[in-house]
Amino acid sequence: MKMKKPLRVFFLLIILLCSFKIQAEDGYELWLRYQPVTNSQHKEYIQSLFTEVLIDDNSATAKVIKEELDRAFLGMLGNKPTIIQNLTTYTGLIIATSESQIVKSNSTLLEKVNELSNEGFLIDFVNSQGQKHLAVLAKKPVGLLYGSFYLLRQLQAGNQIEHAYSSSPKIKNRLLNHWDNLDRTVERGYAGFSIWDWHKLPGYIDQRYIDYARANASIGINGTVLTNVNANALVLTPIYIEKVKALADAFRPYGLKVYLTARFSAPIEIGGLETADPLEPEVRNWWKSKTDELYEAIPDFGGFLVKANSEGQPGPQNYNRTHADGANMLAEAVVPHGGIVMWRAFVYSHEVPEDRAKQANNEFEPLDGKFNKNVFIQVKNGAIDFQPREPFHPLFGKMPKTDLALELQITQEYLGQGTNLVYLAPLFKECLDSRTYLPKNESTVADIIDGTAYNRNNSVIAGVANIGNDRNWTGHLFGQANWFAFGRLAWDHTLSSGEIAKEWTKLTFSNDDDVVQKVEELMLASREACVNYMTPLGLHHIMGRNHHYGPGPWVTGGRPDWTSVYYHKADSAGIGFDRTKTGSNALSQYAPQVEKLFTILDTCPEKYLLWFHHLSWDYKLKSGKTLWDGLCLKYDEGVKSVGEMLTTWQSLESKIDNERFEQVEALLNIQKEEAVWWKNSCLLYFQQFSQKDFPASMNAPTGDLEEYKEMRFPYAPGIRPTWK
Ligand code: BDP
Repeated sequence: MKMKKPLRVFFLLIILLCSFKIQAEDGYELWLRYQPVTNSQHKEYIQSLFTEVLIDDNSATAKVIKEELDRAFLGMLGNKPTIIQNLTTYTGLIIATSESQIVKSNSTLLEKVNELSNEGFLIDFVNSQGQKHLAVLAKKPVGLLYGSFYLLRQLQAGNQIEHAYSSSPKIKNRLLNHWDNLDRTVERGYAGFSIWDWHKLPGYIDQRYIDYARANASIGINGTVLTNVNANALVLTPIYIEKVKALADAFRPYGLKVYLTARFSAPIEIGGLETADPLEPEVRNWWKSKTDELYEAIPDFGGFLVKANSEGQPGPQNYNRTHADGANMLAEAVVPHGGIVMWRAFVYSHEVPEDRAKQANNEFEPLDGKFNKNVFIQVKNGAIDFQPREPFHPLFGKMPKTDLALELQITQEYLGQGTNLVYLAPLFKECLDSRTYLPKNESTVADIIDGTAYNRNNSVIAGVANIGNDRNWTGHLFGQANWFAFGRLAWDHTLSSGEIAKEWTKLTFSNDDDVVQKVEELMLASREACVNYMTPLGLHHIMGRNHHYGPGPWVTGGRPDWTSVYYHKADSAGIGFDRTKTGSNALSQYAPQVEKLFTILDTCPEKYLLWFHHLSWDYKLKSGKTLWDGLCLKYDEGVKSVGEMLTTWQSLESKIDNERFEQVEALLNIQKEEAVWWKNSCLLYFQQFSQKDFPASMNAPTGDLEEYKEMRFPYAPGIRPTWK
């Protein structure tokens, strides 16, 4: 049947329109999208490089590189590169380790490659048979993998390689910490359930595991702790070890090592012993043989992460032993196999009548020098708990004889969880760049973590993962940027937040200048916006009880250190936690220079004001405004910034595919409402104490405080639905 002409035109138009619409994407591909290259010059450049690729290596990792190149070029150019292994005739890119004749026979190259670390890579040009070849070179196959991903990032971002470039990671162990439970719930997870499908393992290797490993390798993450710090001993039983082994085998070619959390009471729970006392020989032997069993299955098993004597977890103190006794017992078990123990410093107790911010130092500083060599003390960025803003943890610099690991949180427990767009690189950088003044005047947290400050040769950085089985991995699409930023900074903490945001945007959305500039702008504004509408001027820990979702400055009763009033101390005289000499004296735990800086009101950065000082509502801020007015205006500014983020995003509608555009838009709308909710409820609450009017220049809070207090969220992630 022939169609009538107007109808034909109509259908043609529809087809045309559809082909102009940017293809919908669901975010699964992360930053590894390999979209068709439209710029003809760039296309030609890539084509010329990849007519023929020589991979002079036979490892499993080399196979992974080949697969990635195939995938990349099929996506970018529509055809696969020709991969060859013939050393005599080659025309395009060379990928080779220092074992290759190509490198061995060239002393300058060999020298350069030898300067790299075991995971580093060099991108350089090699002359052969009168031709100049681009080459990815490394000592080991894993370096080739990192170098190839670097190159693919450049090509996707529209860059050409003009100069030689080499890079080695500044931190040796760059780990994700999954807080995944064996029942597949994820503690503080906002992206669905755990990606580890224990039931189908070891027989079924989900493609997601491979894509997870690829994604991590692409940003240099080389280890993953599979299980929650609130640990379940069952993961150490043979039926689980078999499953863990299957994951480790799948991850190995990607340079990704597997670690587990060790429940301190495991010898009792799964070992049939009567005690878990770390000084009891039978307990020590149990851990040794358990560890041997693990290494038998997984020869490159990374080691253990332990949360002990913290928030109800068992630990050595149950037997009147120290953290060092506990950590060293495990360290002894893993050391013959080259493993490490990451022992967390996140300890505090409400039974101790001491500022929670001081407790980790009180506990760990005296133990400096008492830990075995392969023990890391894993310290959160701040002394309380992953707040939107915290000053750096005072332990950094205070344990010169101990390796310290930095623990950051990628999942946004206190930063808007699954609904808020908050780009975390500025938060991570703020901590890494903080000056500790220890051991030297110019020392920073980063120098302590990467080992340079105290000349240590091993190092660890960990990020609490934000990954779940949501199709786009992280729930909020922009959560991907935080995973990406963590990896990039773990590799090189000197990168700027802006550089990382730009790179992520190009890979995730497009190289269009307008998109890149606007997305970067909104990402860079987002963390400060969040601080402003949640906890400006150094306020902290004033969110809803348990689930930590939304505002709860009124939370009181029960364990004091889990209430908000413990932290903000608002009263008719003022607000803030006095941590100077007149208060808890937590400041004395820092180097004298830091103590002085934060103690003197004139030099204390206002972003930390109420973290360290209890001040009158009339205290004059640097702007000349009173503390009350300044606080109100900060909350207001936070709300306005989210409005601007939304407008910026909306201006990009035509340049971003519908599915991702709409998801982010919907979430930004929710974020805007949540920002208003934070502002209104916090300011109405604090006004009860300040008894002052809202400044005329702001949008005054609306709503009813009692109603805000009555709001309930039985559906908040991570809690059993209750009406409490
Ligand atoms: C807090 C979380 C809690 C974790 C704890 C930890 O609220 O769920 O178990 O930290 O780090 O941030 O151990």
